[in-house]
Amino acid sequence: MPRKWKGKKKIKKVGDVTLDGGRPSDIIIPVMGPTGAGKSTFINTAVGKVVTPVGHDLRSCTAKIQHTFCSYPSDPSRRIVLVDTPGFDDTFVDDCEILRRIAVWLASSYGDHMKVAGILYLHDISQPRMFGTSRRNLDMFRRLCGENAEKNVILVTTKWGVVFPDVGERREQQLKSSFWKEMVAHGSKAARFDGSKKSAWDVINHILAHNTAVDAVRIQEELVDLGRMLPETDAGNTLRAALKEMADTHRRAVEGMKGKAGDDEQRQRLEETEKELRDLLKQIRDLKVPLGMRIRSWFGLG
Ligand SMILES: Nc1nc2c(ncn2[C@@H]2O[C@H](COP(=O)(O)OP(=O)(O)OP(=O)(O)O)[C@@H](O)[C@H]2O)c(=O)[nH]1
Ligand SMILES: [Mg+2]
Repeated sequence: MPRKWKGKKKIKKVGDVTLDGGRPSDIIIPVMGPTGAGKSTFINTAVGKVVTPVGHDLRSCTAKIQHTFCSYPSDPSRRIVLVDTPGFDDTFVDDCEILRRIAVWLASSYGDHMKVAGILYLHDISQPRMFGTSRRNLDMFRRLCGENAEKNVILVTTKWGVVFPDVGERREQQLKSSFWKEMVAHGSKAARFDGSKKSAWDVINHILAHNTAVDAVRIQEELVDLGRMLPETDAGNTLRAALKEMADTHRRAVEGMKGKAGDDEQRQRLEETEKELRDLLKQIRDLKVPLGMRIRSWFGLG
């Protein structure tokens, strides 16, 4: 049984979306994955109307968490809650803020005794490679979710209509044998979304058929049961390491550019990279574990 989330006030900000008025019988299904994977499209298709906006350019579209209720097909008295989440991507809202928003939603509902039934992790099959962002998203997702909850994860490939079937099948096999291998070994299932409403419900039914909800996804356990702060969680640590790596790359690029910044274009590129570096360093500072917190955990009080 989850405890009340005592750390809520320290993390939650005005304007954060949480599942107020949720019921313990609600079937909560977060939909996660990189920007542009088709999370909002999936939810709109399942519900049969536009409940969450879809993006049409390269920038990430969903910035806030947005949940939508629909009824459970075999028992209309129960509700399914599809939770649209932003992907980790540095084009619009910084990654720290995205992690915070997702963490607040998940920990609040868990603190109010609502369990996650399963998680859909979407992946765009038309992508020829696992680019940096896709890998980072998968990494963050796994840290946030935790190994124990991976049996309740459905790995959903999208955009099958824009790839040749044999190319898509080959990519799907590669995912299963490499990037998704451990998750599949831990019980995650792969499914395809072909863009139709029926297909969306076939995917959701994988979760409904599973029957046992997740006791706690890792970040819920860390924030609520263990009383950790966001920077101390597995996802927080992973994000900090990724940001440090990006900051190092930017620092090297700035140093390289400084000697050559002669014309306007070069100067502008240098300024942009310096600004990105400052943003990254700010995010790293936001994710720093305060000394008091570190001392508490050294003494086993955290
Ligand atoms: N062909 C095809 N296009 C799709 C599919 N799913 C999404 N798209 C397109 O992909 C783009 C991004 O879709 P979204 O649903 O906004 O993706 P998202 O994962 O919600 O993205 P963020 O909110 O930015 O994290 C849009 O142009 C969609 O029309 C699909 O299954 N097939
Ligand atoms: Mg979206």
